[in-house]
Amino acid sequence: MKIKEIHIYSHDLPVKSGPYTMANAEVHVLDTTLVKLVSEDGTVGWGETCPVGPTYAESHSGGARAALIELAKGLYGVEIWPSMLHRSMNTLLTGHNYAKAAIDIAAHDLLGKSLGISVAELLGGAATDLVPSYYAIGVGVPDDVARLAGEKMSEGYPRLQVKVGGHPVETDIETIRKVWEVIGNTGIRLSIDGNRGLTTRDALRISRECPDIPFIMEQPCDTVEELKKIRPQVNHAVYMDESSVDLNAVISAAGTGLVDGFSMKVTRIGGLQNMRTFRDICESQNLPHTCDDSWGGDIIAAACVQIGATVRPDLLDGVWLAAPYIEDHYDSGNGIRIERGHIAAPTGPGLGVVPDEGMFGTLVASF
Ligand code: 0XW
Ligand code: MG
Repeated sequence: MKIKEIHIYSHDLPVKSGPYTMANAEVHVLDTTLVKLVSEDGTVGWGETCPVGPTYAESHSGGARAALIELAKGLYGVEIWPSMLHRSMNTLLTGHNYAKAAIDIAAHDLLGKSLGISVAELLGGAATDLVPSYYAIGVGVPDDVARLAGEKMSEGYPRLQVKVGGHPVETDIETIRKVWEVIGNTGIRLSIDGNRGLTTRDALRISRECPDIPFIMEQPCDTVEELKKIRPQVNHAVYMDESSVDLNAVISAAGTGLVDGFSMKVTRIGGLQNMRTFRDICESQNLPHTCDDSWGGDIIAAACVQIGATVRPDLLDGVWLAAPYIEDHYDSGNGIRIERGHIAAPTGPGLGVVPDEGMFGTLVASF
């Protein structure tokens, strides 16, 4: 099956009760990019990519659209099956995984719709139809963060992520202790996410001053070298997020025992085809991981849930969605929602979400 048309849209997603704060970023409105792929028989598939501002990672919304236009110019008549599609995309543009991911997601949606099966089935089959989620609490005042942690625990989330960094490490330690006073010994799991923003000195201090709190340390420092430096000195499990930029980085981190797990983003690794390989590498080494993205609406959410449903359940640390921070859904009937901390996998073919195209305004480009 071959590509006949590609259409690119942009759409604003304001942050509900924003801003959303991380060590290196504060975001109020997210600028998302949607891709509509049409095959020669008229089947339609949708993809999306939405960097969470320009400083979270080496990606930004204008970059996504420029790369997509560069790719789209050469994709007419190209085979939609994922391995072949990725080879074609790699002959047109090096890198830019987060843009390729939008086309990859649209291809999976289109193939699923054409075959009458879900993307989860296309990716090997779902292990569950109810996927656990987790809530991420932005950097904030310790008492406020602890209060929100209690609220989210009561809502039924099985896991919380607390952002740290960007202010004195003493405040981070106070935050972690206050959060643990509220949620400790309830069985809820905790990730402390530095989003690359801690020095190795401060990461070591957090670990040493909280030896009794069983959190995982998610991407505390900026570089792989810094992670290597703290790794033998901390007692807490270490997960890699932003540094796992592609499959090579994952293979090397997993193969050298640098990390105990990953926070993985579908778009960072290039889409669902690479995500499926990533899932299988992790399963072969019993490494837990999440299936997330940095932000995005119902299309990204559906992609994360579809791959998340295929992960061996004891290795799935959760699927994070931006849905709780966003007002609208692209598909009013089948939008992806979190209830009691869990997400019901969509039931329709493909991604299981059909966006209302009218929401996306004028086209950015059409090929
Ligand atoms: C919680 N997330 C998955 C969403 C944010 O945009 C970033 C992030 C992370 O874990 O870094
Ligand atoms: Mg993270």
